[in-house]
This record gives sequence, structure tokens and C-alpha cells, in this order.
Amino acid sequence: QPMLSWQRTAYHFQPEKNWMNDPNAPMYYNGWYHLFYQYNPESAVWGNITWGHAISKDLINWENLPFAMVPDEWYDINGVWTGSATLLPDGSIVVLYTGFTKDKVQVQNLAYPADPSDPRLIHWVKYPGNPILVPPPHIRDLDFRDPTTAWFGPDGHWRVAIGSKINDTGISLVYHTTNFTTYELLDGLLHAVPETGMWECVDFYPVSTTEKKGLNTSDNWPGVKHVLKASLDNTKIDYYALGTYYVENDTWIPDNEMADVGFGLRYDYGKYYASKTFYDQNKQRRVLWGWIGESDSEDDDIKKGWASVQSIPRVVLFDQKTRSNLLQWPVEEVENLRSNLKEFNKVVVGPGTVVPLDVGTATQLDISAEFEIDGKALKGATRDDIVGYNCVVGGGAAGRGTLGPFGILVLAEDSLAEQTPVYFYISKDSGGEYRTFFCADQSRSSLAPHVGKFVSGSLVPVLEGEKLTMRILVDHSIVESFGQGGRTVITSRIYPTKAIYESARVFLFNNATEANVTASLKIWQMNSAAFINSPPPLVSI
Ligand code: DQQ
Repeated sequence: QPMLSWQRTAYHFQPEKNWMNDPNAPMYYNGWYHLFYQYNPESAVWGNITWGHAISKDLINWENLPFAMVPDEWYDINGVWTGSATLLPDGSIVVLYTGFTKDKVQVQNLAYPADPSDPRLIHWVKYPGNPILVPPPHIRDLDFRDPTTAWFGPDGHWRVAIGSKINDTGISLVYHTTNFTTYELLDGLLHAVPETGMWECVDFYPVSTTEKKGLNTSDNWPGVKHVLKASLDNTKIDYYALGTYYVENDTWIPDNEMADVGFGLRYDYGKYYASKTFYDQNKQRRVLWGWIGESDSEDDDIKKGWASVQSIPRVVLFDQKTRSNLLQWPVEEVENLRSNLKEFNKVVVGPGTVVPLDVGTATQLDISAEFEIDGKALKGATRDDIVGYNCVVGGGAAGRGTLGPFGILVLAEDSLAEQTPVYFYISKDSGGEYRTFFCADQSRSSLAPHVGKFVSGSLVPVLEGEKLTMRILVDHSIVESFGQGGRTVITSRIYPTKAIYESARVFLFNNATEANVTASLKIWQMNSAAFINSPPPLVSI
């Protein structure tokens, strides 16, 4: 449908057409990054789930390959669902994935490359002994899915975690294996959290607390923390927590019980789900992929002929300054798309004003901005008008307080009839402590009816002496916003009707009632990434 073609993204991964959801089995192998993805070859809504497959040298420019796996066996005929890859020490690859069987039971299956000497890994073999795991007696047939990357323990066993639930308690089962064909279920659980429902796409990995590099999934030594992530089926939100992993009995305990998985930190406060990390041995980093679904109607998706994109892959690190959250940052390779830098130095934005930033066309941008708030206003702020603020109930970008909101309007049209503000809001809590929020407001993002118009965001830690910083990637219908170096991240899926092509602009805004704000920015145009589609699938479905 050419009418909606401006919504196509230029540097976010998306297939040429039809439905996509979870990223699967990301890995680096013999010079190529591989991304598999949940895909419906037949339409723009979920169904017929097949593994799409694309490869890249840099995680940004992609070549789409024939389907890696299609639903063609009794044990996955109702869907080749989500799975993960494990690179074994001898260089071989095993993939574990969930199959939805002919009888609608969720089972786990094993697959491997037909020709490991082919760096493009075009052909995949399903193990003849599949399924390798069926739901254990106390687990329902529909609550058993999404095996993790395996990690290795000192006892010589590999471990695989699988998400499930018992009543309303979200859980992660653990299996041991030495050969990936036979498995032993442990009596204990890796972790369980009441009232969180089904855990989809569990991810479990170590982070270094002393170095700024990623760890391989099996790395584990004193001082290493482990991240546990679950995608909550009930709310479609990816929650993570930092904690300690005890390899002796395969349990994990959160650092902060009050902020356990499902109640505390989110990777992203916007549209972002079913994420998965992998260890990139090429650049010693851990890279996070996430599925960005649509916030429009199914009818719109059918009209436009496609649905969903993948986030720009993000490097994940432990935040050594706050020591209580992760940092997420777009992979450095995306910077190769930058061109036409425009710099703005110390622009003063008075209370209640908007300042246009002339950057030319503003549909594909990388924005890096730094804000300072007037010190006098900061000191003078009273507590009353600001206690109890949060992004969601704070009136969005139009709700005015003494010290905010202030920030940037992206995908804005000249009259501001369409605009998406990404902003900070500083409040004082009842103890007189400053609390800073990082938010995105979609309520005026589109004149179209029936599209998501949420305000989202969260608290962002700001340490003594730090300026307020944000980075925003704008790509037609996606805005990925990173606050304070990636402590708080918000992805917005938006559908402008006027702020498109040459009509899209960027502005600074300050809706604080009293404080001046000074902003310095670097704004780049972003070139489009290459997306090559290979000839039609070699396998038939
Ligand atoms: N998507 C897959 C499941 C997974 C869900 C099916 C999460 O394996 O639990 O497409 O989005």
C-alpha cells in the first residue's frame, strides 16, 4: 500500500513484507552476524511461524536469506517458535527452539547447520530424534517455551533455562545436558516470581562489574553479576534484574528483592518485547536485540502489508557508576550511517518556548543532546508542585512544573500539530531529593485515529555533577531514546501523517514554568542501510 510507505524504516531491520516478531538465535559465526526471526510468510498478522534468516557484516546492513526452518514436522507444524543458539567450544553450533506440535503441545527441538563450512549457514537440519523435551508432568502443554542459550558449569554439564508458569507464578526451569539430545530436569528452579504469569523468552547472562566489555554466556567468577530477563506474556513487557547466580544448585537471587523480575527495571519503557542477547566474540561485547511491534490496528498492518521491526542492536553493560542498572547503547556500527553533522552550542530555551533546529529533512536522524538547567531555579524549586510525578500520569510534555518538562520534539510538523516530545522532568521527592524522569509523549504524535498515543518513560539516575544527556535515533516511524548514557531507554512506535518526508522537523522545547534550559546538540542525518533480498526460498513450505 504505497499510501503508507513513509512508515517503512530506513535503517532498522525489517523484512520486505509480512509479519515479524521475536529475534531468534542471534550469533556471530565465521565473519557473519546471523539474525533469525519469527516470520509469517503469508500475511501481515501473526501465524504460520517460520524462521526468517538474515546475515550482516556489521549488524546494520543486511542480506535476507532463504527461510532457515519452516513448520513441516509433526513437532513444529503449528509453528517454529522462539529459540537460541549455543556456540560449543569445538566451534559447532546447536540451536534449541520451541515447536508447537500437531496436537498443540509446546516442545523443545534441536537443530544444527547442515554445512558448518558455509559461513552463511543457509541450510538447517532438524534433529531426527526431535522433540528432545516435552512438558514435564507439572507443567501445562501451553506453558513451556523459548529455550535460552546454554551455559557450561564446572561439573561438565551444560544448562538450559526454559520459561513457564505454575498457577500465576512465573518460573524458569533448568535442564542439564552433556550432549544436547538427552536432558535432566532439576527439581529446583532458577527463579520464580509470584503474580508475574507466563515467562516468555527468558534470557540469562553474566555481566562484568569491573570491565567495560561483554562476557561469554558461561563466564562466571567472583564479582560477576548475572542478569535474568523475562518477557511477561500478561503485559508484553521485558523486565530484568541484576543478581547473583549460584552454579552449585542453579539458583539466582536478585540484588534487590523489591525490584525483582516483573516489578523493577525494564529494558525499555516503550514498545519493546521478546528480546534476546548474544555474546559477540568478534568485538567482546554483549548485544541485545528486541522486537518492536506495532501500535496501530491490525487493519492498518494488513493495508500496509507488513508489521514490526527490530530495534537497533544495543550493547549491554553493567552501570559501574550506579551499580544498580544496565546501560544500553546502540552498536557503534550505526554511526557509520551518519552524515551532514549540524552542531548547536549553548542554545538558551526560556520557560514556555520552542526553538526550531534547522537540520533539513528530519526523518532519519541521530541526535545527541546535553541539557543544563538554570541553577537558581533548581535551588528555588518548592516541593509541592512536583511530589509524586511520573511520566505516565504527569500530563505528558504539556504538564508544566517548575523544572520541566524540557527536551526535543522529533517528527514534528511546522505547526506542531504532530510532534513527539522526548524530555526530562526534574522533581523533588518528599525528602527534598531531586528525581529526574526521562519520558516520551506520543499523545500528539499522529493525527490518525486508532494508533497508540501513550506517554511512557521512567526515573533515570543522575549522579552528582552529571549533565542531563539524551541520544535519539529517529527513523520515520520509530524513535529510540536513550537517557543518561542508556540508563533509561524508551522506544516509540509512531505514525505521523504530516510530519513525513520534507515536512518533518526538530525543535527544542521547554515547558518549565520558571527555569531556563541551555542545550547543546549534535545532529546527524542518517543514511539508509542496505537491505538485500536473496532469491526466493530454497526450501518450499
Ligand atoms: N513468540 C513466540 C513464542 C514466544 C512469543 C511465538 C513471544 O515462542 O513465547 O511466535 O513473543
